[in-house]
Amino acid sequence: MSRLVVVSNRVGPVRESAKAGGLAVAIVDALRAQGGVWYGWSGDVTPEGTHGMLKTEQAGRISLMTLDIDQADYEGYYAGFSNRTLWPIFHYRLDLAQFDRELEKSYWTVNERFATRLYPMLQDDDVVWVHDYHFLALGAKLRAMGARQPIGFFLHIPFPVPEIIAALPGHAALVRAMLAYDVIGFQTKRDARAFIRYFEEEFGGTATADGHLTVQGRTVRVGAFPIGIDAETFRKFAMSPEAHRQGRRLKSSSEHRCHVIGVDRIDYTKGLVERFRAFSRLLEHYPENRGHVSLLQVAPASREDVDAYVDIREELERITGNVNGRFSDLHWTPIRLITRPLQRRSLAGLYRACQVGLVTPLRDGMNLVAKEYVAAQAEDDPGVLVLSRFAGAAEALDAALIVNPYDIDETAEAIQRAVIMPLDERQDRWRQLFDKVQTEDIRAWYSTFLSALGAAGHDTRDAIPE
Ligand code: ADQ
Repeated sequence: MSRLVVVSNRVGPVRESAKAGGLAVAIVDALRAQGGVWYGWSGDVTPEGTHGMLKTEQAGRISLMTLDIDQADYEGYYAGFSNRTLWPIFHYRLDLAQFDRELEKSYWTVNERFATRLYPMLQDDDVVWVHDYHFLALGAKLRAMGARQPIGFFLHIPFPVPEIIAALPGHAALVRAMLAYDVIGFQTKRDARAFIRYFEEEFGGTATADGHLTVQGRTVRVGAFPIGIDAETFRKFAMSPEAHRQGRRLKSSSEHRCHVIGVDRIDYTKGLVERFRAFSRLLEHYPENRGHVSLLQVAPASREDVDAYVDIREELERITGNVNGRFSDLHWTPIRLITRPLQRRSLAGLYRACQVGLVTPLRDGMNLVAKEYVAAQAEDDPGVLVLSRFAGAAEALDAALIVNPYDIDETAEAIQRAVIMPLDERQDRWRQLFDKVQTEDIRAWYSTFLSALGAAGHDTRDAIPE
């Protein structure tokens, strides 16, 4: 079996993968199965002008290899082009995107540096799998150095329609660089179609119905590989003593009440402000919920070096204050906002204790919270998932109550419908949802991707456009 080399911005954790999010779990699982290397940024930033050594660490059959980046790279490549340019554009937020040639240059330089350090370590029969928007150009840099191995790429965030991506200065070079990959995977069919359309419209590319895209003599495989969760393990978490304890604590803090839960990193893509407004609208339009229904929002801070993230947090605190000031009584607080990370088991317990799961991003590659909420529910008394049509998860989870998160009234009505939904309808919808979560799980995700990569043609690698 070939050695697997995974490249992603963040590497690990390997041992505490139970605490980490889905991606780390998936990568560890895939690497354990066939042995391999996990390569990326160490998470450490060195003073400007110093580029750290390659650090290696062995964890069973997995070799972890990481590089530091210096302060200038951190600001240009990571906080800059990745998080201030690509992240907003790929989530359709041109209004928040920052364009700057210096940031772009730093991005290409860091992609090249990571490729340069990786290339000599590659063995002839390795299979390389690159992840996410931080490394769009890494494959092209490896190819330019002479790499002939199969190299696949998976994008965890949405790929926007061509009209949006065309607003990115330098888009042609960047998106064309992706043709160095043999398989290019997206979360949804919609994203895969947008990528193909980009090449059809900008470069006269053509595609077959089964996703073989040909551009100027180079053919690559493009497809949807929806990421999932480890449904069985998460379900066990939800039934663990720790989860029970957490659920009991929540319930005893507010007897006979219905809880609505949201769990998201604080990010403008997650639709948190709209969600809080919809919850407030629920209390206005359906006053019978006052004193009875509360929203528990778990929202750890992220990327606080980007202004837009700090603004969102302040806005959420402001709305929480307003809504609570307006509606609270002695025994009931409408919105509770928790901004610290929780253990996976505690989180699972909270999902299970809450009758409504509110997942309403304005745009999201997949959204694993939607799947975790479903997996955590009790079969005999499941909660209801309210899901944004703009989350990749909505493509498969269509038995949820699907909403347009920009429509505050519609979202408020969906929460109301969820709160009063009869048991048989809840069970019926949950069974359909859980079936999808179980079949499109984390193992299905990486094994279908890796088998597509194993089967990918490589006879057009000499025609990769510059
Ligand atoms: P994210 O934008 O981070 O991921 P998401 O898919 O929802 O979004 O995953 C978040 C993970 O963090 C979940 O597993 C969740 O349980 C966990 N989490 C959130 N808040 C937490 C808290 N307070 N404590 C502990 N854990 C918490 C990106 C893309 C998504 C895509 C994933 C995977 O933006 O669209 O689904 O990658 O491909």
